[in-house]
Amino acid sequence: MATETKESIFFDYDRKNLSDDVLITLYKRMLKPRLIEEKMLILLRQGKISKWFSGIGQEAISVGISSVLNKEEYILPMHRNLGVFTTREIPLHRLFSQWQGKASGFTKGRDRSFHFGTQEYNIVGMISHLGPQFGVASGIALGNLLKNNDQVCAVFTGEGGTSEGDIHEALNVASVWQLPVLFCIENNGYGLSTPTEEQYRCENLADRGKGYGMESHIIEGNNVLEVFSQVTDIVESMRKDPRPVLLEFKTFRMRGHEEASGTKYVPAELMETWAQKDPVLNFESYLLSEGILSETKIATYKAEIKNEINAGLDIAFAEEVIESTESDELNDVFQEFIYQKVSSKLETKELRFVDAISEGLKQSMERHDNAVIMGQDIAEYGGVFKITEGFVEAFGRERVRNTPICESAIVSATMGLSINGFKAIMEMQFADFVTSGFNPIVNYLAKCHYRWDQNADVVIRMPCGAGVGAGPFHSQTNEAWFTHTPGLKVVYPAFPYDAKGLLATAIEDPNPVMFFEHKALYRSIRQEVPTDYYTLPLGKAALLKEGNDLTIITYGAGVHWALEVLENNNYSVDLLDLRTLSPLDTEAIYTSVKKTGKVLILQEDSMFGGIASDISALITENCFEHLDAPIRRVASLETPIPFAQNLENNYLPKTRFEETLAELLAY
Ligand SMILES: Cc1ncc(C[n+]2csc(CCOP(=O)(O)OP(=O)(O)O)c2C)c(N)n1
Repeated sequence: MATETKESIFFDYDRKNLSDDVLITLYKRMLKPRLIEEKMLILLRQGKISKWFSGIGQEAISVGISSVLNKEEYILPMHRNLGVFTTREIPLHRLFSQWQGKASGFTKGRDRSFHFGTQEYNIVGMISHLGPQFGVASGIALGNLLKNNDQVCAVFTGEGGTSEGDIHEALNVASVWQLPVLFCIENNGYGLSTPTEEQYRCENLADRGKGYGMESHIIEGNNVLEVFSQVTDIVESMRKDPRPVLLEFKTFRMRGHEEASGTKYVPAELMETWAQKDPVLNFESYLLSEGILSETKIATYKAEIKNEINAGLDIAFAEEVIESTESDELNDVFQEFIYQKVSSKLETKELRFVDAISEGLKQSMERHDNAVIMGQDIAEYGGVFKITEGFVEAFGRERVRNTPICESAIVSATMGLSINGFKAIMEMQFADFVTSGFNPIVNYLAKCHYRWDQNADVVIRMPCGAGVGAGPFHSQTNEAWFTHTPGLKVVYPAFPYDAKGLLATAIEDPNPVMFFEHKALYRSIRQEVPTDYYTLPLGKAALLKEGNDLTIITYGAGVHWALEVLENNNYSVDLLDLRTLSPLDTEAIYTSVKKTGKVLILQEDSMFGGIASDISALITENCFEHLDAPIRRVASLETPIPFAQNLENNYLPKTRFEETLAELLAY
């Protein structure tokens, strides 16, 4: 770890035609993260910082790659890539404040260590789950390709992370779409305590490139000149001929996974061997031996950097502990969006639910030329529900993209597109399959604005719901998974008019929106719908029927079940169609409940943990004095969704709804 000069030089450095200036710059750029780390280890021992993930011994990779990329080209680093942040010249006091959870950092104290991004420096930091970074990089690269800007983006992972499905999916997508991403694997021997032989079975991870149909290279990661020269050639070629390239950098993790976890499980000989290959000391010795560097200069550079570190630390330590208010915290979950009402002319035509969605989507694509739709079989085939039929002819294959069966990587790619200035719409073939893309939705899209002010301008369309005899894996209505997650908006229309207008707003809205479309309504529900583009506000329920004796609160298919029952009975009830579940129109709910004094909440999903329970709790907390009867919830059975029609009918709450309604009215 020490930075004293060593005698022997392990690497055969080949400077090619690089100037002395470039060599000195590379040296100083490696020295800076090394000296910062050494200081951090001291502060850690003094209890002045809480956790440290060390990249000591891996500096040549971060510095080499960041030195090749232009400033406007995005880099997506991981937890051992301090050299990326310092090479991009982020002021040190801001980095230190970030690590101390202070206001001058990048996350207002909301996330730790390297878990942040900054558009100012074109850096997109990791989330703890590691794997999604590759998909986000693919989305950014897709944006670059669509902008035709000849830019490359680079993304990092450790060899442990390469075992994650996200990584495989992203490599596959990038290869199929020929996206200009430099996928960098830092193979440092261990993933936490797991050695490479327990992580994968191929000899080199670069060999996997062949399987993805992707060019790949193995690079000596501790030799900064090899990293810099090879990456320079590769990146220059990628800018001219956009394509993904997989790089495996051989290196070693010289310290514990994080400082507290130690390195007991690493054989001493391995440590010794790799200590011989220290990227900073070797390069220093080489520069000394070539007369490019002198001991005096080394001392000067170190003093300069140490002064910079100490000055940065003084600022960061002097900064007050961060304060916030409840409203500041809540206000940052979403990017501000001021709803613009767009009214349509009077002309209407009768449309099925499915056609209204298709028309709304098409008009949004016309309106936003930065909008891209992605999904399985959505291009020429038009999607399994034919919603995007004819879209390729209208907008081209660049903007209407068939995807491989890679839900996770595509969700991550929507995030990358958004970072790069696009609007991304994804069609989940069936809402059930969202499980395969769950992680980036709830961890990346939902948390990004709160964490570092980066919005996810994404709409995920979710064809959902039962009643179509499709069994346990093509019938779920899983909105509760998302209403539970702060940072997501959840829309769930029941009529063609609402579906078209709400979809337009969801696409206008710069925040992530889960847009539920009930499959059983697609071809059964028709309505007169304005032919032009129009918007409807999110978070506003619709009062479909007015009465005095009871309030029915529901959404989606439930609205139609309720309407059918009310058609056959002469009840005086309010029927509230929520239309949006997050944000929830609590005002409309409370107003109605206060008038009628009785409430039945109907949801298609099974009961426990569903939104009906939360609405019930809210009503109890806010309208208790107005209630004349216990709140009733009606929902599907606590079973998976059965296939056979009579079983499915029994599973769904339609009959139980009718009975409960009669009971509650009679209470
Ligand atoms: C999905 C997920 N599983 C497990 C972890 C815990 N974890 C964090 S880093 C890490 C090891 C990563 O190893 P590698 O990718 O080789 O990177 P290195 O730390 O060696 O640089 C593990 C297991 C995690 N953060 N996310």
